[in-house]
Amino acid sequence: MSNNIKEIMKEGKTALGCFIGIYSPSLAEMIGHAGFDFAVIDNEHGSFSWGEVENMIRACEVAGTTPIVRIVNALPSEILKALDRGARGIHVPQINTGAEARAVVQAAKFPPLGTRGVAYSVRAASYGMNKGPSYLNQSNDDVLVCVHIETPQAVEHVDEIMESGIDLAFIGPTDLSVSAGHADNPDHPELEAMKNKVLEAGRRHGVPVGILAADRAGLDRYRAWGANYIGTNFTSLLYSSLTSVTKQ
Ligand code: 3PY
Repeated sequence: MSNNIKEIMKEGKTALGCFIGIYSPSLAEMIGHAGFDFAVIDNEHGSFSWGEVENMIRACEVAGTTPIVRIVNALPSEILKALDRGARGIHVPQINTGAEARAVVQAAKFPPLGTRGVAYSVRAASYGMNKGPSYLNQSNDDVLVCVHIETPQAVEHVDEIMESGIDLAFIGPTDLSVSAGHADNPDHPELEAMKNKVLEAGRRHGVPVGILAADRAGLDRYRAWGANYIGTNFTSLLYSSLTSVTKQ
């Protein structure tokens, strides 16, 4: 089983997904049935126990959307918990240097590529039905390692981050606008220049670049811009749908 998100990006297409921070396996299934390639179970800003993350992953699988988990920070223990539950990829927020990105890659890979601890009894290893080199190699190939670039410091170090072994660099436009001092103008030219710098670095190093799009217009804009992976947000999509009825 290979990671279809990696395949989509390799083919030069744009993978489309949806962040969800509300615990509901039914909503996760809806994301799949609606046709999203992936769902990001957002445990940075959402509030899930690890058991709930596991149920969200199950629901994504039932509905045919690839389950990715955003963890709260770059701790190896967070990465391990997400991957052992069966996440097919991780989003790691607030990565600012090449060294930080390399540490993420190390924590996500089994030896000899990294330092991820092994237990065959976990869900990711089919509770022991998939063990040994087949599981270890498959997981090392399969897992999508994504780091967020969302500060001016990260943009400054973007080349070393791209060289770290990551599979995807994801621009967090909200954090970037706030950390760069442009909370009042998310389209400020300085922010556009930073996003372009990240995209260009991705192209130079052969690393796909993703970004968050709040709505349909943002999605179209970033697809045309050349994003390889676009995450929308369940809450904003739901509100735009609800208010299209109430605010006539
Ligand atoms: C941001 O926009 O800052 C993100 O982290 C994406 O959710």
